[in-house]
Amino acid sequence: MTSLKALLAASATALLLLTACSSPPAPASSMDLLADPSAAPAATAETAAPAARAPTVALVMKTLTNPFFVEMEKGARQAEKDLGINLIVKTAAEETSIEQQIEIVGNLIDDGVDAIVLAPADSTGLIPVVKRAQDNGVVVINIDNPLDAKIAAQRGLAPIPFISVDNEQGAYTSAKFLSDQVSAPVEAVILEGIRTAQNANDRKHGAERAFGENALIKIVAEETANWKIDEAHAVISKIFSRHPNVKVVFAANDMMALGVLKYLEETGRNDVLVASYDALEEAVAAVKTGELQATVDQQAAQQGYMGVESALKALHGDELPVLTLVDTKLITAAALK
Ligand code: ALL
Repeated sequence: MTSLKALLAASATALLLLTACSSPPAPASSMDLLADPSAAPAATAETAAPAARAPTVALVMKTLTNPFFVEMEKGARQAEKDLGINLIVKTAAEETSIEQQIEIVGNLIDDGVDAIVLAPADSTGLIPVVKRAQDNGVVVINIDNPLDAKIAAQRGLAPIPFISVDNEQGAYTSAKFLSDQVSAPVEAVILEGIRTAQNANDRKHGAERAFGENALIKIVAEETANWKIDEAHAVISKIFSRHPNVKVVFAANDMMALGVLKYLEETGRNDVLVASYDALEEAVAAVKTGELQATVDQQAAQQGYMGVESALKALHGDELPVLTLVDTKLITAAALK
């Protein structure tokens, strides 16, 4: 797990570097939107009609402290190349920086972007600013974690196309891989993501369903570690001090699982089955060594690509499906052979 330690140590530096790389100044074209069209020089015979302006699409994610979003950006950048749009990528500082994410969206509306592809940190908190985006004619595409459709409708938002995976089912397959290995009574733990995020709740329910199918499994703790590696390390150490016989842990994302694996390594425990979600490089490596039993590839890059592609389609006036599901794949040692 030396690379995990390196990951923890490097996270602050990586955050700065990645944030710097990923938030280029707004391209000139987005500024064009702010210009008064009447001030544009009249076309002459020589200049004829100006070439159509490439639309500016902003991808707003949670935080680059989680490599999941680095992957998502790669897909969006590929779409930028393929489709000839201007892409702006913005992230907040931390998984829990919900206010900052709201502010980022607000600023993008004020800057006059054409479309926003949003992976919201919270399923309700972003709704008012998304309403403001729609009121200002900005196309919004929701990826990854859904905005609460009921509350959005109550607040008068137009339906927002959503692209993601079936989180309940994905988490079920991951936790099921653990529960299928249990043949004697055991205690189990579920580490949850941010509780105001719908995908976190869906994964929790999927894991509960899988554990519930094996009568030998008793869930002794379900706690949030807010998707974070350090918080998961702290939370699991407290849980193990209360329940030293825990033998099964499902973490709703890989970052939290990596925090759990670090704790297990430090305490010399090699009798605990752990599974999680995201298929980060570090997690896949841990699946290969057997430290992690399973993770779920939810195609972050594909979600990023499709988000940008859908934004462009919507700008062209195409009607989009309200829900597009991307496939998930269970990653186990056997699947990696
Ligand atoms: C979710 C994603 C990932 C990720 C988490 C952390 O929305 O689907 O599983 O690890 O956000 O922000």
